[in-house]
Parts: sequence; C-alpha cells; structure tokens
Amino acid sequence: MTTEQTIDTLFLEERRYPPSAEFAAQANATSAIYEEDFESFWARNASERVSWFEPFSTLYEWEPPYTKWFLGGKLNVSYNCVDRHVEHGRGAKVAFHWEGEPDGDLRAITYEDLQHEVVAFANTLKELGVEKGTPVAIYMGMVPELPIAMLACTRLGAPHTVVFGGFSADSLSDRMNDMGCEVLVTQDEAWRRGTTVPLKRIADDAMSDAPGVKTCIVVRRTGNDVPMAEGRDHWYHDVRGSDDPASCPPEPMDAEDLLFLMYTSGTTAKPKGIAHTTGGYLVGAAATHYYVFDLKPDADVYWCAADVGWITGHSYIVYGPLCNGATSVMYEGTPDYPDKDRWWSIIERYGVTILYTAPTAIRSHMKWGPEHAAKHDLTSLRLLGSVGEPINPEAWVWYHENIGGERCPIVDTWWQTETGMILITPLPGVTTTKPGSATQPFPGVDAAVFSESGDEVGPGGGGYLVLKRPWPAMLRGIFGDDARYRETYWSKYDGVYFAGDGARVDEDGDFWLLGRVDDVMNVSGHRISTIEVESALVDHPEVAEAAVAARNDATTGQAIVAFVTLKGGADGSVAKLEELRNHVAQKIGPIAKPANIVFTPELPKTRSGKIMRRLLRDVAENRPLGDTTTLADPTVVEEIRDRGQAEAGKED
Ligand code: 7RM
Repeated sequence: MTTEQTIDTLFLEERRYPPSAEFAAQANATSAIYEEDFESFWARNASERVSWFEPFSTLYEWEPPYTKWFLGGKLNVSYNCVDRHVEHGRGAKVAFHWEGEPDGDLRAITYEDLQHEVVAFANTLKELGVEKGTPVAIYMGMVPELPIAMLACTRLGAPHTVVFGGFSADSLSDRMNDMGCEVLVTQDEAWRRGTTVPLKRIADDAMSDAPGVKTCIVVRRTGNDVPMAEGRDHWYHDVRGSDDPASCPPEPMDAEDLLFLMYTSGTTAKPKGIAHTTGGYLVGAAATHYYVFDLKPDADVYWCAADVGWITGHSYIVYGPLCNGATSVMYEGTPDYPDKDRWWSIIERYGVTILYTAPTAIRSHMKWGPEHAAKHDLTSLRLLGSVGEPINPEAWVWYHENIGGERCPIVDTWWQTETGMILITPLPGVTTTKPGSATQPFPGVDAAVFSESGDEVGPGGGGYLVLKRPWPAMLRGIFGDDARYRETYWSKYDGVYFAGDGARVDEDGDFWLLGRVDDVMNVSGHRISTIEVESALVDHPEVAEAAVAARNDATTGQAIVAFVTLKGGADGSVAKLEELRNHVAQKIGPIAKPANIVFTPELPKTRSGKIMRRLLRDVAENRPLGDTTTLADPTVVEEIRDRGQAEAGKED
C-alpha cells in the first residue's frame, strides 16, 4: 500500500476544548448516534424530523454517480415548514423576528402569520399561471417575502432558483435562461447601508435577455418609483391572492421531485445549476440543523447571519430551521450599519442563543475591535457556528472569547452547495473541538482523505477530501449537464465524490480543511496549503486578515506572496514585513516563509465572503486579471495591484 501524501502539513494547533458537563447533559446528540447504523440513522431522522403524506418504501438507491432517497415517499416542504406547526398548536410561536436595515423597521412573523403569507403568495403565483413543475426565479434582498416566495413555490411544487440580490443583470438572465424560468419574483429596491439597490431595474435588464420570462411579481420594499411593464409586471399588493389555507392545499410531491436549483460558479464562466430534490434535502437540512445546532425549538432564538440567496441561507435560514419549528432572527442589512455594533445589539435585543456566521465576518469584527461587542450583553448566546471557509485558529479563539464569553461551544461546519447539508462538524456536547478543525463526519456520513492515486491517507497526512457513500441532501446532478456533473465530481476517483478541497486527518481522526485544491502552492517540491500559511500570519497579534498565493520562481518553482491586512487598517513598514516573514518561519518553518508581502486594507472576496486567491495569483504574477464578475468589490483588486507593484522592490 502506498502512503504517498499530496499536501504537506506544517501547522500544529494544540489547543483543545472539551464539552462542558452542563452542555453535554442537555444536548440533543450523544456519542451513541455515531454508533447508529447508517440506514437506521437516516430512516429514523426521516420519520422524526419530517411528516410524510405517504411513507417511503425504499430508503435509498445508489447507482453512481446518481442517488435517490426515500423512494415512494410523498411530502410537501411548505406543509412541513409551516402548516404542521400550526396544526400542532404552535401557530402563535414566532418563526422570524425580522429586522430591516432602517432603524425601527421590525416585523415579528408567527407560524400562523407565515401560513397566511405563504398561502397568499402561492395563490398569487397560481393565478398568474404557475403550476406544479413551473420554474420560478426569485431575485430579492433579505425581506420576509423572500422565504415566503420560496415556500409558496414549494407549496405548489414549482421548483425555484433564488439569485442573490447582489448579482448583476447578466448573472440573473443566465440563470433564468438556463433553468427556463417563466416567472420572476423581485422587489422594487433593496436597502443597503442607507442607500438603495435598484433590484427591479436590474431585473428589467435581465428580462430583456430572458424572453422566456412572461410574468414578474414585484414586492414593494422601499416604496420608490420603478418602471412597470404593462401585462408582464404586477405589484404583489395588487395581485395578492386569498390567504385562506383551505383555498390552497399543499401539493403532495414525490421525494425525488426537483425542489430547487442553486447556481454556483465553477472554473468556467457558465455557472452550474446544482439540483436538490424534495425528501432527501429536507431530511438532511432538518436533521443536521437539529443536531449540529442543538436546537431546542421552544427555548432557542437562532440566527444564521448569511444571505438566503446562498445555500447556507436555504438550508439554515429557511428549510432546516422552519422544518424544526425554530424561532429565528432574519436581518436585512450589513453588520456595520449604522454602526459596527449592529449585530451585537440584535443579539442583545432578541436574546439570540445560537449564532451561525462565516470566518470572513468574524475577521471583520476582529479588525474593528472587541469593544463593539463588549458594549452589549451577549450572555444569551450558548452556541456559535462557522461556515464558508477554513477558520483560522486565531479567529476561532477570538470568537470563542469575545463573542462566546468562553462558554459557548463552536461548531466549524464544512459543507458545499453540492452537499446541501453540513457533512463535517463537531456535535456540541459530544465533540472536543480544536480551533481550525471541522472535526468529524456527521453521523451516517463517510468521509476520507485520498492521495493523488486514490489511496486513503492515514493520520497526519494531507490529500483530497472525498465522500465514499451518498447522503440524503446530496446534489442530484447539474441541471441539464450530465457530462459536466460526471467530470467535475466523479472523474478523479472511481465511485467516490471528489469535493475539490484539500484536507488532512489527525491522530484522532479529526479533519482539517486546507482550502480549494486549485489554491495549493508548490515550493521546492513541497505542496503547501494556503490556510496554514494564512493562519500563521493571522496568529501575529497585529494581523487582521491574510491571503496567500503562489507566483512562479526560477529557483523554488513557486514562491509564496502574502497579502496582509493589519488591524485598525495600519500601513505596514519594511520592518513589519520582515517581522511577519520571520513569524511564519518560526510558526511553521522556513519553507513557508512568504517571498514577499503586500499590505492592503482589503482582500478580494466573492459576494459570499470567500477570499479569491485566483485573482491574487494574477496580481502576484503580474498578469491581466481573470474573471472578476463574482467579486464583491472590484476596486479592491486594482488597489492591491498598485500596491503589489510598489512593493515588488522589497522582495529578497
Ligand atoms: C456552505 C458553503 C463550499 C466551499 C467548500 C470549502 C469551503 C465551506 C468550510 C469550508 C473549510 C469550513 N457552500 N468551506 N465551509 N472550508 N471549513 N467549515 O460555503 O458551495 O459556497 O462553498 O467552501 O472550500 O468546498 S459553498
């Protein structure tokens, strides 16, 4: 057996955080659920977390690379997320504490309110021609009508695609054309940092390139004037249907009927429509939400601070929490508007008990300083979560101390748009956590790290993350592109899912995610992951954020270039540069010492907050920039390029 490794691992993190006895005593999970057999685990969760109109007859089928789950079962997602809670006497419970960005813009929406809203929206869609199977696009900001429209689609059995409200007209029309959408739901404008984003105008541009869209429903948010095309566009308040639940019963859907597409950008310009189906997705989202967040529906106030336009928002703002009957916070705006303590004020006012956010947000709060959180009483919090990128140990510890008051377990959850649900994560009350490690596969999930040639890498080794058996919320393919589906996920290894992430397993069998495999650097024959060098930099007390990329080098093959943001936005000196290089050498070894460092006030990020190292590579290589259409702020990379050129002389 070969034990060839494909990524060298250098960073050693030795801090350990065992669960407290108090947390463990009340936790939804115990270590026993890891012992449960895979089939009985999922069959039990399917019946405990979801109500079926007709029970399934076969748990799952696996004909690589396609899976089916809960075959023969019939269910409806809006029934599970809304009606059944009302039927069980919980209609007066708040589903969403919604907070708009403008001061005082608040709505508390109970499950009973939600039922009426969903029914009214579904009747509207129906009257405008939507039937079971009609594809609907939704292009909105974080307003209550966004989850309402999604649930209305699921009530009718109409598959949706939600396009994040920060995307351009081209992104929207591409997605609508790919899915064949006939109907678009949008809003007049969205609030963002005290100004407005003209969603309807952008939607108009998109519709001019998407002739299949015959109907557009416009929800009023800001109340400003927007153009309305006669015959095609309808104000929601003018066409709102009956809200009598009896007038619109939930459509019984097959477990394998398409629930939604979520487009995700790949290596080529054309985004992939990741397909999720009804039964498996709902069971996966609800079961993980229940165990990973230790949800107590009658006591918790849960807040996932992502945008509903991403998969995180679909699974952990809308479908998982509502299926579990949770009370959630939904916030429309940005974390620093009007002030940098907005999040902490929200947590204090609603008594939020569970917070789920991304490392990029945590690092922003670190950069702004702990004093903003310190102004508020955050003692209601009992559990914290992280998702989206590897979390640097320093950010993890900062989150633990400054937000969690050192009492809250942190769940670092690894998953993807494609996986639909969390796959690698601690279970709070059970798992001993380690800053920077997502720890263990969720019960019933079979993950491993493979070498280039497809051998399983043993403890300590780095390689490629794979999944060896299907899970209920697994993607059912790329919409309309079987060949690309097989090529992207199933061609590297036979019969196992290739996630495209580097990972290592340690002596305890815990997983450490190392970033996208395309970002791995090769210095003098050593394959080095970006996250380890970045974490060594962020470990320095003056560093807020860091991203590294490789450029070609005549001697070492590749050399590491680091892009660093200092706390408080300070400018870096030549002395600081040397200090940071030495810090990395001392932390993980001279091989990982950046050849040069560019100080920058911001890093280039996608709209969902992930660092775009591909563009930093272009900057490091002094090449023209590749595709920048998914950048949150396209000016950032130009600024970095100017600085990179100014600093080029400092390299040794
Ligand atoms: C949920 C989401 C997926 C990619 C994935 C990873 C990275 C996400 C973590 C993480 C390390 C984590 N879906 N990623 N979570 N890396 N630790 N806890 O983000 O489709 O937008 O992105 O995100 O590279 O492949 S996504």
